[in-house]
Amino acid sequence: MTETTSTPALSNLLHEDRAFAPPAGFTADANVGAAAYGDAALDRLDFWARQAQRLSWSTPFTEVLDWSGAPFAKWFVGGRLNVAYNCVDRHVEAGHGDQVAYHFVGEPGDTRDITYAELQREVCRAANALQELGVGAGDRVAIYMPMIPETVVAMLACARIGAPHTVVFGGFSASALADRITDCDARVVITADGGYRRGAASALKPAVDEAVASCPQVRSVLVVRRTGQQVDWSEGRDLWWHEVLGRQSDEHAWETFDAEHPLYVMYTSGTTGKPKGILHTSGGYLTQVAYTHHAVFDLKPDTDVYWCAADIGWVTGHSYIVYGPLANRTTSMLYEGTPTTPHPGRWWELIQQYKVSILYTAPTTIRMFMKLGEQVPAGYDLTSLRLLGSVGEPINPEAWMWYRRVIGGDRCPVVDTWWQTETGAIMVSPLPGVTATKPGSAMRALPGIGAEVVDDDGVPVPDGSGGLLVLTEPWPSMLRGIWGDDDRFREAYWSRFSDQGYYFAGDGAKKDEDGDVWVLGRVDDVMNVSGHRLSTTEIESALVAHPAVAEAAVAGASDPTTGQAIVAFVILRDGVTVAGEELVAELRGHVSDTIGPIAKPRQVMIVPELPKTRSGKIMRRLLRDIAEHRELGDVTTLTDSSVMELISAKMPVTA
Ligand code: 6R9
Repeated sequence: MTETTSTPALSNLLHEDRAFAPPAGFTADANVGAAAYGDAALDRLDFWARQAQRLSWSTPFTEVLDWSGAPFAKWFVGGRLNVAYNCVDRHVEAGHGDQVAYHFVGEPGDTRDITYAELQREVCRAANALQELGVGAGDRVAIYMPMIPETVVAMLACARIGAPHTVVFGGFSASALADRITDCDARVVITADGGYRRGAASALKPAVDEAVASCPQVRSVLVVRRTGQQVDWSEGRDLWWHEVLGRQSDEHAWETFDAEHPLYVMYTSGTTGKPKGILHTSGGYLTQVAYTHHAVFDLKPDTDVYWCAADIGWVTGHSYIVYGPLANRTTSMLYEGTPTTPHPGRWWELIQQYKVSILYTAPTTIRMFMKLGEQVPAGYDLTSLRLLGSVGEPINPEAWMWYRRVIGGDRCPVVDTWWQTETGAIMVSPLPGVTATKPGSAMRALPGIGAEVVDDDGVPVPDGSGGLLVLTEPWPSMLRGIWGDDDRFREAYWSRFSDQGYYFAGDGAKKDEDGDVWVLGRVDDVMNVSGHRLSTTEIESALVAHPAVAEAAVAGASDPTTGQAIVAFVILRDGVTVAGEELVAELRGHVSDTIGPIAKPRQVMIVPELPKTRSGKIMRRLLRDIAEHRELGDVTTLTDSSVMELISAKMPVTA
């Protein structure tokens, strides 16, 4: 395969000049119009006070924001509410008890529709069960579960009784689980015997047994029966979920909690060092996830079928499978398994069957589907879709275009949403009825949000240049701290631009000539080659634009002459038969042609897989270790740690 791509070489995001205005009909019916920007700019705090009216407060707040203890914020001071009531009960009270909250589909094909009324009963039972186990307001509960409805029920039951939850990915190891249980001192763990992944039952309970062995403070382990796998049982400590819930009343009187009552602790996927327990609280968090879900996804509760295809075990699942959608009375999909099990068209089949109208996923998944080929989605009717979203990492223009054309039929706005575990909710994103979107750009700060790209001194860069992404104003769903480590909170996020009082997001970004934001990825993913600042994303985008390449990851390896040199790891598309040497030369030339000779990779490694976290982020740190022939760092957050052996085996000993 030697022909170059037939579309003009626009894949390099620095030269991207395509823009797609929203379809006229979409704009006419959009939840949020262009006026929102001006409205919020006029009085930011009043704007958020009005957004807080999306919720039901049992005691109204008296002050919107208390920033006197910065960087520790208090939003909606004096207000009291119950998060679970807001997500479930009030919709039932308003006559929507029969509306489906989740269409659950298990990987083996079992299905279950859960209405808001059913969800209410289940949450009440679970809340009663937790109270029977002695869990009270403020006590932490760890949740280590597959993607099943009980996970949502467990989270809401915690919220209902004011017990902050910490959900740990089902894919994490026993030691990662133990670290998190210990760090937040959880006394109760909710888990399952196992879940289904890649066509087989995958056990969870053994990892809990192993973790809890080193966490003597854990007194109860509540176990959902999902797969029916054999489990070891510790009498007195282990309890079956169905037995304990089975004896509970399906009514539960909810209490109200302060707006700043802790809702959950989410450990960040962690690139280096000990994971950070990011703390989120109640009123501000729920306000902003509800508002952004309404504004960015244009959610229409009576007609949309919404699918955020993330894992509940990372922040996207918390904000956009559970809290935001439920606060907005959404009908959502909840799918247990891997996207291509039992067949490559599984997702598209579900979209066709359930008439899904909004899909929210990650660039890595989109690229995986690109690799499988467009004939797979072409076999299904995807015309129910009206909006597509992306999150998790910069989306390559090539993947964005594929998503828009092949999945969205060229008719659906694509919203690239930038945010973090720490921000709690979407911060920089197009508004689908307003923004003329550019492939690969998250565009602008949402109404009510202050974002800037600044230089090392904290001065905003002019349009057309790059710098660091900062948030200039506090926002309702901002993290309230790092669990048990106030110093680290100040140091990690607020010390870099302490003079200006800006939050430092840790991402590099560029503002294009129109002032629109292009997030380039973590600053530790920015390379310096012969004094030139190059983003891994730019080079990856160039590689992915080549017809032979399905997916690419780039790392900077130290180099005696150039400071850093670029090492690229690529996965080829199915059916590419060109021999290695020839293709490698072609790919190096292709990057050089697209971006410039400075960006020409020193090496291109053709590999079968890339190391990824469960949230789909490529762990470039590990690729750097390989490129520099170092012993591998911590691999516990990898989906599949055997991937590293496969890649290492491809790396020549001398560079
Ligand atoms: C929601 C989530 C946060 C980091 C963030 C950035 C990257 C997320 C992005 C994006 C470019 C986007 N990121 N969305 N980069 N464009 N639309 O992913 O949270 O797991 O905490 O990761 O992910 O680097 O700083 P989290």
